Amino acid sequence: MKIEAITIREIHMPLVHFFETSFGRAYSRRILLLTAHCEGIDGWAECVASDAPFYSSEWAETAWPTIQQYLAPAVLGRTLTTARDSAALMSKIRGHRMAKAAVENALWDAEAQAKQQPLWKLLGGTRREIPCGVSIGIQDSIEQLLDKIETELAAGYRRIKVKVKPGWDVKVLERIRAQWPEIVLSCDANSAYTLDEVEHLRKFDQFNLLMIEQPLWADDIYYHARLQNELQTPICLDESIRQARDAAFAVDVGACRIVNIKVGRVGGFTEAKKVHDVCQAGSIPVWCGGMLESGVGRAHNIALSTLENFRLPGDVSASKRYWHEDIIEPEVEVTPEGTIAIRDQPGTGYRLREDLVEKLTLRKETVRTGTAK
Ligand code: OSB
Ligand code: MG
Repeated sequence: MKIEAITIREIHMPLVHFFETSFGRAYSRRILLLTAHCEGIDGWAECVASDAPFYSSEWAETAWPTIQQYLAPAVLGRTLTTARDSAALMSKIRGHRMAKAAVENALWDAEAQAKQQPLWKLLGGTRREIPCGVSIGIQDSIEQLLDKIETELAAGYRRIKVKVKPGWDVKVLERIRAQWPEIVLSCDANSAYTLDEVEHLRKFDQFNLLMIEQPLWADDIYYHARLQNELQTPICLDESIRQARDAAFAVDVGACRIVNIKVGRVGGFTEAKKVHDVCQAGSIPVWCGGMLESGVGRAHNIALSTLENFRLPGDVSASKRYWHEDIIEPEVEVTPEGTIAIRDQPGTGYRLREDLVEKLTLRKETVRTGTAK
């Protein structure tokens, strides 16, 4: 598989409903898409870096030049037997995992197409359907949140996750539990608390939550272990797990009982598989996180979720929850039982709507061998 050129493009898509976390509210997404042109085959991937450097230091404006000036030139002109080999070619570039993941994952897509195999099989997956949950942002009122939860439960979703922060937590969880004592419920703090708030966080134990996601600092593992000792509720790490070594550390010190895997956050499918394996060996179940992806990233999340240790419902849900019109065909749909059926066509099993992508494109650039430093 010879990598002849790489196209980076930016598209803009308005969200059906705003999404608010402990670091702010988003009404739309700037999304970078990447195409790896390999001997007549185009592999596609999404760079999940956000519009702003809040979830992580990477964002759309850092990913673009990093791919254009360093990551694309590192792989361009090379002939690879497997997409997996691309990770080593990019390893001298420090950090920028979401940018790296976009390059690597586009090559996995190209490899799957070249081998006429479904991507999920190439990744080593086994599941034929995956269980789905939803992540619901902070709303203008608790009533609005309860309405949203009702809609998602009626649609069949198997786990409700709500975003929390100081001032939008215990009261909110109380109201949810009063209305639905039995549903599978979790919360995500996106690092909104500190270890001084242990007494407050202990109040979460009364709600029988499946987990509390990333309560403390985005770069911390050790203090999460201290906190996990004080809580009954399982901690799930998201931001803190950037590579398999972090997962091994977290398992060793007991910093969490569950791990959220985002393929962009860990730098690509190769590292995501390693995180999966480390967690499996440590008897820690994982689930697939989301970054408000378009259909391209969503299809990759679905493929990854077929691996065996993805034992809990992920934040992988239907296209229509995010977009008026998704850029893939068919759109991702969820069954009334709250699952996504795995497709068997080569590649992701979803067709890219290239005409729509062109229409949404704000800028694009193709990098070829010898055109960049
Ligand atoms: O922490 O999981 C998170 C979205 C953007 C950034 C971080 C997170 C999220 C979500 C949304 O929770 C998951 C999704 O529905 O894609
Ligand atoms: Mg999270």
